[in-house]
Amino acid sequence: MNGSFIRVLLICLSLFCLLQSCTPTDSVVIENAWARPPAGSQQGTEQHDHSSMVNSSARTAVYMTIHNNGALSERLIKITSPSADTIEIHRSWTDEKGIMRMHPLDSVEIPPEQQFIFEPGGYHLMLVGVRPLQAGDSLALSLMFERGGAISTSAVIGHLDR
Ligand SMILES: [Cu+2]
Repeated sequence: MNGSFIRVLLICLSLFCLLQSCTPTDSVVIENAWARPPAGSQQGTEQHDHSSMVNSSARTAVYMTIHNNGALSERLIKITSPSADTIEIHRSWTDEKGIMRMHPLDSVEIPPEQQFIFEPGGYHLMLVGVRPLQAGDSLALSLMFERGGAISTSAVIGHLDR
């Protein structure tokens, strides 16, 4: 991954943040949504997967920050995307042997005036059956909140191992 690619990606992410901040009245704001290029498909960077078929098990993880600017607790209860068959909320953890594991969660709660961070090694959205996507593409997501209803956002495809 070269530096100019990362710079372009950061610029895209900053623009995305600016767009997001144009809606200050929303009590829930989603920032910095990004995803890795799907694994199990031939999309991606230097890896060459010899399968030319769209693999129904292609998967990726989406990361983001959800701000709850409201006075009441919010709960993320469901996520859908036209680009994925199924989406689960997962939490990664490392077991006593140092093996990375993850388990699904029904929902996550975001207390009032707090943020909830999905990041590598922690919480993520697990997308399975992902359509082919390349770095720089955006992946549309609809996040359903218990109080606020559905919020649309998009995740930029790229590598940002922060
Ligand atoms: Cu997962």
